[in-house]
Amino acid sequence: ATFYERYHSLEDIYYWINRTAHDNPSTVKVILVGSSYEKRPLYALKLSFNDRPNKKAMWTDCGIHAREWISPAFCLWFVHYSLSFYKQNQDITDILDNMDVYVLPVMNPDGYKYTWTSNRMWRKNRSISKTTSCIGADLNRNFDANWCTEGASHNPCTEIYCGAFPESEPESQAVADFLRRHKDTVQLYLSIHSYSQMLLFPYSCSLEEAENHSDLLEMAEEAAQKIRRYYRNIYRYGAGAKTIYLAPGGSDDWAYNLGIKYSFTFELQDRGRYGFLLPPSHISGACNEALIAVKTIALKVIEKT
Ligand code: 0X9
Ligand code: ZN
Repeated sequence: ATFYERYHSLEDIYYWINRTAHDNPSTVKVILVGSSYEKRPLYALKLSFNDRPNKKAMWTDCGIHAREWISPAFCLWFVHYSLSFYKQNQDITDILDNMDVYVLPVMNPDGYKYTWTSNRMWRKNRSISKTTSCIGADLNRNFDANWCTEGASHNPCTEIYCGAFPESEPESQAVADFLRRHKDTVQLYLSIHSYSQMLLFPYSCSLEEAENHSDLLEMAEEAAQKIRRYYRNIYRYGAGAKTIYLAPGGSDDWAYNLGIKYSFTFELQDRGRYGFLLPPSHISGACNEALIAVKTIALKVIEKT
């Protein structure tokens, strides 16, 4: 198996980020987006193949939830594919010619590290509060989108603890700050999770339909269709609240309300056989099918804007 067909420790991923930027000095830059509760850096890569005026951008984050190991693996896969197939594959070339691509491979480094050392099934970050011995907030309940209403919990001992207040966690605040600063260029927001094979879009924090619901539905449908055709795998798709469950405080809904009108959460393989413990032999399949969905959606965004 190649490097990209294995799971990697946090240290390996930091090393990879550095080396990827070093080896591609004209196209890749490392951006320090912020730091985690335990003071680990949140590094994003910026892929930029030209300097067009008014160039737009897309953002992808991976590893909001610590145990979803296929998610950081996808971010690495996506960067590697982009660097390897620019000028080889038409779709990725069109995307990179028209958009800068920001990729944050591990948004929750403290939690990710913890899944490698202590508890493989950890989900939240690792923040500590004086009022409880329970550790961590769910970063995907910590954004300011109907924060801590039905589908999240004020109880720090639950898996869906929303945190003390919106953006109380340094990891969510760092990403929110970055997107606020770049909202005029970022047109597409993507957050990668697992598992259950779904392509979700706003809203998850309410049962309301997004203003461009039919656009989002059409894009998700086309992406799911491609996965079915090319890889014979089934992805469900739809607005989060109606497709999976009501879950407020998510990054996708928050980014959407900020004005990033193409906002998606992908739930990668599988549908429950291995769940979060997806074997390494499944990484290439899971990433290739997610990649075709990313390409389909990014090309549609370029076409529409
Ligand atoms: O519940 C979540 O945060 C996501 N599912 S997961 O199993 N990976 O935890 C779904 C997120 C959908 N979007 C929002 N709830 N905003
Ligand atoms: Zn998740």
